[in-house]
Amino acid sequence: MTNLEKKLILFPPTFQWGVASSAYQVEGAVTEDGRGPSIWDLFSHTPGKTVLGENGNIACDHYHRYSEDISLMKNLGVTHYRLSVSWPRIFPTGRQKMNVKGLGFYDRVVDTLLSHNITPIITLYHWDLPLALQEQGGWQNRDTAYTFADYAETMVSALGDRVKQWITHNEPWCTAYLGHFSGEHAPGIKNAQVSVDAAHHVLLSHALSTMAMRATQSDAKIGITLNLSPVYPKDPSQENQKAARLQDVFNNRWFLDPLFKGEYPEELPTIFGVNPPENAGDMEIIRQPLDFLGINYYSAQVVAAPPRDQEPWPVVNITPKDRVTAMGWPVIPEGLSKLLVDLYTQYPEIPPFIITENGAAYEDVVEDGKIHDTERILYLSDHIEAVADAMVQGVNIQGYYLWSLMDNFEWALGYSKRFGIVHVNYSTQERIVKDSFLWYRHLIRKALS
Ligand code: GCO
Repeated sequence: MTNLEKKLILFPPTFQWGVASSAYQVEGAVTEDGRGPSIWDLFSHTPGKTVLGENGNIACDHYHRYSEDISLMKNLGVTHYRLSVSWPRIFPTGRQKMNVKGLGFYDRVVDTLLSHNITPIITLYHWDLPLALQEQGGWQNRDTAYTFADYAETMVSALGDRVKQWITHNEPWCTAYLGHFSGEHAPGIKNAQVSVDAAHHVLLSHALSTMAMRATQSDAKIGITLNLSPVYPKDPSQENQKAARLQDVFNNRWFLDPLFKGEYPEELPTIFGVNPPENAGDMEIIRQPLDFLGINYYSAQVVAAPPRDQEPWPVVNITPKDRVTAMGWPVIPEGLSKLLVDLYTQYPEIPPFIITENGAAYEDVVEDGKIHDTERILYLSDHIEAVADAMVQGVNIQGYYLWSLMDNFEWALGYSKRFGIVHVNYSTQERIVKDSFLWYRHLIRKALS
């Protein structure tokens, strides 16, 4: 028995063993059944924004092949599936009026999952903002928060009888920072104030939608998913501890503190050079009690203070790179246990956790119709073991969702990075299970037996 197999006893029978995906990364069918354009359609069609100019027009063609893909999940033995809803399928222009055909797709997906005994968990915002809303300022505009709450309420009214777990936002850090500061993601804006304002409106939209969904469906379990990455100082010297603290604010506390303390970290202006908006009452609203916190974990960081004659941020990243994924992300499984344990101690109000994403891209090779992705298996095994190690230390973790079921559109990196445990041949749309798929299936079976 492997170390991980010995630890499976720690996972309760109700543990959610899942896989995760998102709408724009897998669905394709971007003009079908009345779907409106999103910011990612425009961005990916803008020259120079994605690797090889790739876009999600077809992606994994999941819109047409969902039933085959759900059969794969059944074969895999997962108990849960995390999907996201494409807002512009439901409201092609962001609000009024609702597109019945778009909703019909998710209705079918949910019913198919349930008929296979797979429980859906839905993310409402995985980055595909209706383009029409961007034209009115997008997340920079406070009104978008209210519009999002209306959309959330529509979704819960339509599917809440069958879907009980809802995630408002996926990785607001990416929306705010990559979308509005570095400009690497849609809508491609590069402005510190806009970024900090967008973050605030996303947080507000999270809270307003949580309240609206609860009022509509009292048994809905609601959370938000953050991408979190713990930070280690190079050594315990005061200057390096301070650097680690700043990086922690940037990576994690920018969103954690408002959600679970009702305030922004005081170091935020040191990082961005601007202040978050001050709107009376917002912080109390943002601190809504939640049923769970979704955590996406991929890597951690080791940092040092910048040279003395420089600004305190950005800090110097000295994370060892001896073991990295195809993304260049250092593999640090113990960072996951550290993160989970630290969160538990640092935020007294924090709800139970669900690992809503964890996984790795590697350069897969197809040999005789097989993919022997041993590095991915090792990555997954080490990280699931890290989850078990946090559980031993008393952390309440309700699920683990592997990113991702199949290779898909990796945003600005196009199709160049493969995160799936199922290989996708993008010319034929053929799916081939990788060794990691068989490994995960075996693990889930053991855990549930
Ligand atoms: C994210 C998203 C996913 C990514 C995955 C790998 O974390 O960026 O939630 O859509 O594909 O994380 O980068």
